[in-house]
Amino acid sequence: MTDTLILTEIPAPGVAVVRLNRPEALNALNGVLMRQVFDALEAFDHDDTIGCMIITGSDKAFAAGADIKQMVETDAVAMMRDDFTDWSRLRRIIKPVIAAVSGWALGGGCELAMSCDLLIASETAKFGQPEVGLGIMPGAGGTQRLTRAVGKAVAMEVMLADRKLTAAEALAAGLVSRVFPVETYFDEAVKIAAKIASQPGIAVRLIKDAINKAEELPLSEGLDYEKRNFYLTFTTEDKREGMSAFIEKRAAQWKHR
Ligand code: CO8
Repeated sequence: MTDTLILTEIPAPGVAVVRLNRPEALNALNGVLMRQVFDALEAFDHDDTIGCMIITGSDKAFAAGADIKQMVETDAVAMMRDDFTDWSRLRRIIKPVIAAVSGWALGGGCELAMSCDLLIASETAKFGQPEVGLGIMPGAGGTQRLTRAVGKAVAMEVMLADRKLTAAEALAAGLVSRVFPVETYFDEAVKIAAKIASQPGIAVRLIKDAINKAEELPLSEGLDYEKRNFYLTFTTEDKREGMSAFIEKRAAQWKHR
C-alpha cells in the first residue's frame, strides 16, 4: 500500500487544501508525493463545490526540494521515465492554486511554489535554488520562473551562488504577493482563497488563464488573447447577474456559468 504523503482538508467553503506531509524529510518531494499532489488537485478541480486550492507544507518547511536520498542513485533515463519530472499536470489545473509558504522552499520546493498562481509567505519563508551544490541544476522551472519573477541578476546569484531569498526580499521582488507572521499566514491564505472562491467561476478561470499567458506571450498577442477571454465573459449568465446586481444594489448570486 502506498503511504499517504499529503493531507487534504476543506478549511472554508469553496477552499481545498493540499498539505505536503513528510515532516521527517522537510517535505522532500518524490514521485509518489507529487502524484498524490496532482491527483488531489485534479479531484478538487473537478469538484463543483471548490473554487480555489492551496498547497502548503509545515511552518518549518514548505518543501526542501526533491528527495536527494532517492535521486542519488537515479540516472537520466529513470528521471525521464518517472512522471515526477512532468509537472504539466499542475499547469492544466483550471482553478486558482495558492502556495502558502513557510520555512524552506528550496529546489523543487521553490519550483512547486512558483508553479502555483499566487504565493503567500510567512515571515520565516526562505526561497532558494541550491541545486548547483549537488552538481545539478533546477529542472522544474527554476531558471525560467524565478528569472521572470526577480530578474536576471538576482536569479543568477540565487542559482549560481546559492543565495537564499528572505520573505521580505521575495515580497520586494514580486515573487510573493503577501507576507504574514508565521502564526497567521495559513489563515490569511485561506481568507484570500475564500475570497477567490466566492467570485464567479468562469471569470476567475478566464482571468487566471490570461494572466498566466502574460508570462509567455509578446504583449500584442497577450492583448489579443485577453480580448478574446474578455468577450467570452459576455457569454456567461454571471455577467448579466453581476451587472444587474450592481444596478439593483444587491449581492450577486453566482451560477458559475
Ligand atoms: N532530500 C531528502 N532529505 C532531505 C532533504 C532533501 N531535499 N532536505 C532535508 N532532508 C532531510 C535531512 O536529510 C534530514 O533527515 P535525517 O534527519 O534523516 O538526516 C531531515 O530532512 C532534516 O534535515 P536537516 O537535518 O538537514 O535540517 P536542517 O534544519 O539542519 O537544514 C536544510 C535544513 C537547510 C533545508 C537542509 O536540510 C538542506 O540543505 N536540504 C537540502 C536542500 C536542497 O539541496 N534542495 C535541493 C534538492 S535538488 C532539487 O530540488 C532538484 C529539483 C528538481 C526538480 C525536478 C523535478 C521534476
